[in-house]
Amino acid sequence: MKTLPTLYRNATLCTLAGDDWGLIEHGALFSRDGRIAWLGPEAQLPIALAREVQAEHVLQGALLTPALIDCHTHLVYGGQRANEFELRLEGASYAEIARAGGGILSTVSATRAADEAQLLDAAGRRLRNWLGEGVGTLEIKSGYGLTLADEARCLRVARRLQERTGLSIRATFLGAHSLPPEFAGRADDYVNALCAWLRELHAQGLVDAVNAFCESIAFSPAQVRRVFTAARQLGLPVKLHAEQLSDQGGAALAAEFSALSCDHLEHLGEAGIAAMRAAGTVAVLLPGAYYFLRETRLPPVAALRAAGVPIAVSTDHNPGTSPGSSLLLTINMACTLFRLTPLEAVRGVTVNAARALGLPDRGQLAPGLRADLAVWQLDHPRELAYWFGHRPCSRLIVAGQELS
Ligand code: DI6
Ligand code: FE
Repeated sequence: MKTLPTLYRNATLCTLAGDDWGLIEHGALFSRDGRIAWLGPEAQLPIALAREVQAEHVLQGALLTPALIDCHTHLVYGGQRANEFELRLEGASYAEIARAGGGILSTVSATRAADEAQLLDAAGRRLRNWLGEGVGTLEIKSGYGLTLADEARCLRVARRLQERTGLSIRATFLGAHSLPPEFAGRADDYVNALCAWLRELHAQGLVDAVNAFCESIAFSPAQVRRVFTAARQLGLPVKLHAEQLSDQGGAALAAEFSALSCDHLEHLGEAGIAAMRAAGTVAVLLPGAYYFLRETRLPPVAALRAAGVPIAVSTDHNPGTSPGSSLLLTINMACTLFRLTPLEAVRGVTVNAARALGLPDRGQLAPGLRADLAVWQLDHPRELAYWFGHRPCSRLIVAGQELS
């Protein structure tokens, strides 16, 4: 979309372009056609560019960062699971509830019962929380439909949310989320079916990436391998819910397929870390799920850091294990619960989150990248990880278009 040549002036820029915050005081940023054309100290703005400006925003010293990126959500679903929260507080485990037919499958029933307009409406209402927190790109997984038609409906809702809000939305097929009741006892048949659905959904232009839940209560590494092989045949990138409840060797399997990311990772071991490092796979940490499940096993942050595996942070928004809708609270939790530094946590929702989605055109401020920007009433970007329950974002720009 065509956008006016626009100048943002008198800002503190946080570019995240190197290893540090990349702060530029008294900075300016010039965008045209939805891309960043120039940025730097305002006093150095080239005269030729200054002449081109058709819209100007004086930011009065506010902080200008790349728009945030939430690289792992399950935003589209019907119903809610507050009853299971109560059961877990009384001592039932997530896995026990799942085995008893609750868990993901109860959301599958509620999602199947909802029509497309209802799903769109519910997800659209939730999405406003992300818009209000400076999020410009959001990933949404299917996985609560588990039939071809129901998965298609959820993925269409993800596509329509992008049209409706202007946010950049990536749709990920998660047919391998849970075994639906129609296939009880026939997991391998279900994997065959979902691989066929994947081809159909891909042909409809509904899939940007493929994900699976590799776990004793979900799909085995051998089954995930078949799903990933189907994805590779279509040229689609893969991501994995790996080592959340136990070490299944999922991360090493995902790395074999050059996965963009492995997510959760509380039970990740040395072999998985080495494989992810060699493949350049991003570790996506999900402190909201850790918190909400009252998990006690921490992901191996120090080992990931030492190995140089890029770390992203995401809400994992879903009705079962992480019903929160605040990416800012999530990065605060990444610091308090997982001991990330504020810089690591902020890089985790910008540059490394972009990488976890295979989107090298965003997540930093640099010429040529998308003009996906957030303006904050903050003095320093470390405050993004510090306040919680605040809404310091004053404007959100996606591909040069002002939203909100
Ligand atoms: N891991 C998760 O945290 C979510 N899905 C998954 O594979 C949980 C989904 C749910 O409980 O509804
Ligand atoms: Fe998840």
